Amino acid sequence: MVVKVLAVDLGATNGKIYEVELREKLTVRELKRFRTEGIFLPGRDRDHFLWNLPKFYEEIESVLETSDTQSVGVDTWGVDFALFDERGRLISLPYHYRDIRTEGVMEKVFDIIPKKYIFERTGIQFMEINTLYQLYSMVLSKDPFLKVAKKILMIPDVFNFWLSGEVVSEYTIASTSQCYSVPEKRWAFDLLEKLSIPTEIFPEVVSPGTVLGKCRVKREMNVIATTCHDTASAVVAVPFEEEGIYISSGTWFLVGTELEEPLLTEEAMERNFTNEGGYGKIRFLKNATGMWLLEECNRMWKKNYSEIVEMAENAPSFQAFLDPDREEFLHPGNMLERIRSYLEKTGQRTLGGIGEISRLIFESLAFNSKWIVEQIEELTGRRYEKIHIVGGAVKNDLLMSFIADATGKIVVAGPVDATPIGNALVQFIAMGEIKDLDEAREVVRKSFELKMFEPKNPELWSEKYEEWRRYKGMRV
Ligand code: LRH
Repeated sequence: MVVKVLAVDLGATNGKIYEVELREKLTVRELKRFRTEGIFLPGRDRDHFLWNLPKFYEEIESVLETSDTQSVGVDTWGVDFALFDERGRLISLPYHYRDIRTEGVMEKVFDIIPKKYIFERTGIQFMEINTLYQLYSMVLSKDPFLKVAKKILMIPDVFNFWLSGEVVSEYTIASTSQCYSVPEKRWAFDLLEKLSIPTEIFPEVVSPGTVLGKCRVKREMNVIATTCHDTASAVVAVPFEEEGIYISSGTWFLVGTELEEPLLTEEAMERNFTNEGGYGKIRFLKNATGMWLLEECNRMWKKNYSEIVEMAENAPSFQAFLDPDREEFLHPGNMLERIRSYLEKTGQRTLGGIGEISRLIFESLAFNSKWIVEQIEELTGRRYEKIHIVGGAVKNDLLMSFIADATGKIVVAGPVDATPIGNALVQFIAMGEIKDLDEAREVVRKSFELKMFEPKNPELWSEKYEEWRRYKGMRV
C-alpha cells in the first residue's frame, strides 16, 4: 500500500499544503499556497498586527475535503498563541509576534525575575517576541481577553484542536514559548505565577508523533501532532550523516546543532542561545534574522526572487556592512528607509540600487552566519566540517556560496522543502512506516538532490569579516 500524508506548513509569509508520498523514496507535491502575512486592523489608539487564522483554516479545510491521504500534520512558526473561552471559542484574532505590544516588556520581566533564573528554568533565549513577554504585556495592560481565557493554544495547536477536537500542546512548539521548562519537560508554572499569568490555561503537552484522533473534516484521515514547530520539522529533514551545523533558512535563519541535553551555561545565556525541543533531541540554536529584510524591501521593489539574485550578483561586493539583527529591523515598515538611515548613522556610504542593497543583505547574512557558527563551536567545544542549509534560501546559489566563503566550510544545500518533509517524516514514523530519525534522514538523502558549495575565496572573506564585526551590535 502506498502511504501518503498531508503536511500543512504555515510560515510568516506563505502557507503551503503538500502531499507527501512514501515509496522507495519520498515524493513531495505542493497542493496549495496562500498568503499568510499579518494584517493591520485599526483599534482605538493604534493599528494592531494580527493573524487572520480563520482564513488559514478555511484554506486548509478546502484541501482536506478533496484529499485521500492517511493523515494530516500541521506546523507553523513559533511563539504566537490564541486564547479560547470555556466554550472553545476563539476569543480574538491572535497577535503577530512583530506587533509592537511587547516593546520594553522583557526588561520589566527582569525586574521581577532574574534573567539567569529564567534561562536555567526554560533553556530558552531572550527575544521580546516570546510568548512569555506577549502574555506579560497582556497582564500589564490588564487585557480583558486574558481574564476570560480558559485555554491557551500555540498556533499549530489551534489547528490541531479545530481539526481533531483535542486540546493539547505539542512539545516542540510549547518549547518556543519560554513558558515551558525544556530541562524539566513541563510548563514552568512558578515563573508564570510570579508574573501573574494564569497557569490553569496551559494544556497538557504531548510528544511529536502523537495521533490525536480522526479529522473532523475527513473522518478517514488521522490528525497527527507532528513536530509542530516549523523549525523542528525542518531539522528532522536535515540529511545529517554525522554531527553538524544546520541553517533552517526562511524569514529567519535558525543556526544551530543538535544536542542530547540542553546546554544551560552562563555563556550560552550571555550569547543568547536557545535549547528548543526537537524530535528526540535538543535544538541548540540561535534565531537570527533571515530573508525578512529582503522580503520587506521587496514589498517596495516587487521583483521576483531570481531577478533580485541576478542583480545582487552583478553588484560590487563589500560596499557596506549591516547587522541584520538590529532591533530597528524587527517590525514591519519601510525597510529601505531604515537601511538607508542605518548606513548613515554608522557612517557608511548610502546604497541605492536593488542589486547593491540585496548584495549588502546577502553578504551580511553570510557574515552573521559565520559569527553564530563560531560561537556554536566555542560553546559546544566541537568543530564541524559542514553546514547543512535547508529551506527557502537554498534556491539562492549566490547566498549559498557566500556562506561557504564566509565560514570557510562546505555548504550542503537542500532540501528546499525541509519543513513539510520533516513534518511528513514524523507522521510516517508515527504510522510505523519509518523506524526512527536516522532512517528518516536516510530517506531524505535517497530522495533529494543536494548541492555542495566549497569555499572559493575564504581569505578575502575573513579579512572583510573583521570589518563587518565592527558593525555587529554597534550602539548608534
Ligand atoms: C521560524 C520560526 C522561528 C521562530 C519564529 C517566530 O519560522 O518558527 O523558529 O520561532 O518563527
